[in-house]
Amino acid sequence: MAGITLEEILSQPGVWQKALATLSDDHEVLQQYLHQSANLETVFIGCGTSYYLALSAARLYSLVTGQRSRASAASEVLFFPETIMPGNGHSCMPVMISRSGATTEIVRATEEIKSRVGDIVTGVSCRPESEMIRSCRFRFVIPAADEKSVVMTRSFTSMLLLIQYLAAVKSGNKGFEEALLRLPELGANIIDKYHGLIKMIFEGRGFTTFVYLGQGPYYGLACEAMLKIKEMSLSFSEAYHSLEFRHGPMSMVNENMLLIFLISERARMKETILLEEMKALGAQTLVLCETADPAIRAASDYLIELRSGLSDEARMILYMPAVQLLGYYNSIAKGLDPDNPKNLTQVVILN
Ligand code: F1P
Repeated sequence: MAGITLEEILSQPGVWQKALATLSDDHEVLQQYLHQSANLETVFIGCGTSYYLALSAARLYSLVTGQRSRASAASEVLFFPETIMPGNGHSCMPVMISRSGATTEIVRATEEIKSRVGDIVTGVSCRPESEMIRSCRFRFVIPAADEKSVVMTRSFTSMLLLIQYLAAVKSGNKGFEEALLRLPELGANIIDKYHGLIKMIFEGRGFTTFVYLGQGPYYGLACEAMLKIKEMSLSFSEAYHSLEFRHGPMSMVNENMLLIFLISERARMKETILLEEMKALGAQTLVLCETADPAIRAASDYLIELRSGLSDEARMILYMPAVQLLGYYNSIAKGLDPDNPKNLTQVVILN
């Protein structure tokens, strides 16, 4: 019987479909959010997976709307609030992200921010009755994306899709909004096509280290992919802005390292050169890209082409099922149980 984590990873395209339907029903709250946030800088805030989501969301939101946005870990709001919400904080729209809406730091950060800026906080979650959501004024919730698993997979992609949708509506970019509607079908095709490849990577071999590389909004995806392999398979992993890897970390390259490239069209040329260099140094490489040219093909040990026809900003979540499956199958190959990751609980509650 398939475990719950695998089931949730594979369920993503259907859940994205439901998320898009929920969003188009949220018309009133969406209008209120747009009105309130009109000229404000958006600050996305979360913990763990939800923090990495915030990193990607902030870059994506700036690219699509042309407005300033940033990301912060919720704990930073608790210890250094004036650096996250400078001045009286009234120039910012805080967007709190949490699957559970119950993580201690995010609940406390929401209260801290409200005490500074008043009742204008936005919440993104999977649980409508959670403490965080109940204390937010603008609430965007996708119950269908909630999970039984400790490890966040479909909640990450669905909440990112929700933020992509907010950016689409805020910018009035109809083409971008229409592109998002294609993601469920594209995602299902990619999972069908590449599930076997990911499983096969660990047949007969293992890796000691996994390093994930991406630029711009793809850096947050790289961080989240890094967390998946850690949580599910207790493997050493790192994430970098792609070109940062040359600045020291590449000294660690060897044949037991799997380097995973999340290639964007914008950074593609330079990322391809890096890929070729790292292959020459002996790394094993897994490349995820829109379409591969001969140079990428020659330097990839494993290759996933998304062939979505969508922009860097629209197709982001299509990269995630494969890297989540990578964590899952590495865990299985190591004889671990990805449904019960060591030392972890679904929600981190602090005293
Ligand atoms: C955040 C989080 C998860 C992590 C772990 C504990 O949860 O840090 O990313 O996998 O299970 O919680 P949330 O605030 O999004 O509910």
